[in-house]
Amino acid sequence: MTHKRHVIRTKDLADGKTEMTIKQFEEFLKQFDENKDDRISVDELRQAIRRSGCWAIFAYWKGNRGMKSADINGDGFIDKDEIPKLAEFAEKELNIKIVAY
Ligand SMILES: [Ca+2]
Ligand SMILES: [Ca+2]
Repeated sequence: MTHKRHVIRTKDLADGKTEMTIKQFEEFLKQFDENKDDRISVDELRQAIRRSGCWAIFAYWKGNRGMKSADINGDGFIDKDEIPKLAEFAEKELNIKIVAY
């Protein structure tokens, strides 16, 4: 039996930012894929954030602001090529530093 856990390896930097690679960010998002269709819907993201209230980074992610700006084509899903936009938002608003490989 496998348990889904909110495990992500991050590094706290001296300036208070949390460092995460874009790949880690993708992995992090993938665990929210409840129905396993390989896509993260805005709804799945919203539920995940609600569930993981203890999870510090997304606790600041109030309402749909970030998700809406991330869903560029407005189809209700966070597509693979929309993830960088989400990462950009996270970087700007959530004090996460997304480092590219
Ligand atoms: Ca899904
Ligand atoms: Ca989309």
